[in-house]
Amino acid sequence: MLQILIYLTSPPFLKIIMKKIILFLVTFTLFYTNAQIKILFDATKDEMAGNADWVIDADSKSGGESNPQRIPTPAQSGITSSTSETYWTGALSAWAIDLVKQGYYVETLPISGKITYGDNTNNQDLTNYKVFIVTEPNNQFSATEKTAIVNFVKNGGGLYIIADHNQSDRDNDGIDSPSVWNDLFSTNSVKTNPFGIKFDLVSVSQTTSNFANLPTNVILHGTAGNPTQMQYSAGSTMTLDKTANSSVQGLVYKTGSSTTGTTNVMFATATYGSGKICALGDSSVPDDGTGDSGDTLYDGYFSDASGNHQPLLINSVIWLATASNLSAQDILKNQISVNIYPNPSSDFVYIKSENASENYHLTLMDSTGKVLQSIPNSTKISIASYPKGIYYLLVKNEKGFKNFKVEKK
Ligand SMILES: [Ca+2]
Ligand SMILES: [Ca+2]
Ligand SMILES: [Ca+2]
Ligand SMILES: [Ca+2]
Repeated sequence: MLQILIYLTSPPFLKIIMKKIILFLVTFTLFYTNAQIKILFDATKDEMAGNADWVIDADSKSGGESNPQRIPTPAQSGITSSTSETYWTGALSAWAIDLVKQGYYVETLPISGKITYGDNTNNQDLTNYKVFIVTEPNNQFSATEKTAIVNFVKNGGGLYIIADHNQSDRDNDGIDSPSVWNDLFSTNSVKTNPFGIKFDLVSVSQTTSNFANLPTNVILHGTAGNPTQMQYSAGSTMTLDKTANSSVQGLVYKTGSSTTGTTNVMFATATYGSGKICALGDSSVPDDGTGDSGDTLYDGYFSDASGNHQPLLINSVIWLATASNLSAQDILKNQISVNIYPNPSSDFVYIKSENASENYHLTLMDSTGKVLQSIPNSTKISIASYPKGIYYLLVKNEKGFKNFKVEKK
């Protein structure tokens, strides 16, 4: 008995207890930082008008159009790798279900919802979400909404900007989606032309394989694959303004245009503040062909461009959802069991895994998400040449991936 008492108060035993407490705290912290990343799909701007049905799930109709509710049904917790896009009812259901399969949590901002940023009386305030997807808004954003959206990006949010062709005013209120977006870009209280993008008022139909040569770009070479084709079925191209935003970049261009130029852009990205945007000018790209039975829909998601839209759309949301100043540590659901050390570090960061023989594809990004290094088959990366500060490291292999915040000291 005395021996037990001596043991319980001995340094080795206390060390074990301390280890257990630390392990508990680490597990506890991981549990909280591992909260799912939320993605919000807008439905407040008549995205269901006419033959549009840009919703992830609608259980009811209103005025002959889909009336999507906040939470899609059946529950997303029931989605497995084999769940079909018809699990939900909307022409964006395929995209949303694929995002759930990637570990994200998706919601709709319903018709009655409010676009706000920093309004704690709104339980769907944009501060609750990492990515905001707005597919062909058919009504102008109010001044307050424009301020909210630009501030959301500035403070670390990811905005998906999708328009349609010129003269696509499906609800006949006098404005179509290219002009709705151009109005937000040119007239908002935060910054004029914050993303360096303007939609051309045109209607372009073509399949292009004129992609920018960016071997380390995680949208063109990402988790969901390497898209090489894109199809516009009556869409608006974009013109970029690198003076307004030096980070703006074309990834996909019209056939025959320079892939380093600023005109005839079909897919663009930019960073602004600590957030990011993706922009494309055709709502046919994410259309999965099934939704409101009263609409004529086409399968652009799986079928057009030889199936290349699916990886393009998934990779781009993953890019929007990762590596920004907003989240302390972006860890996705299908994470692999790896860790990094030392952190902070002044030179090398090493990958530690249970399986010592495994190698990883390592992508180092700065705090704006700009890729600094992309190294295949490695278990270490040097950060020696970069200034002090916060960086993001994406560690991935065929089993999944994990994101880390790395501090250079
Ligand atoms: Ca409709
Ligand atoms: Ca449903
Ligand atoms: Ca309209
Ligand atoms: Ca569908």
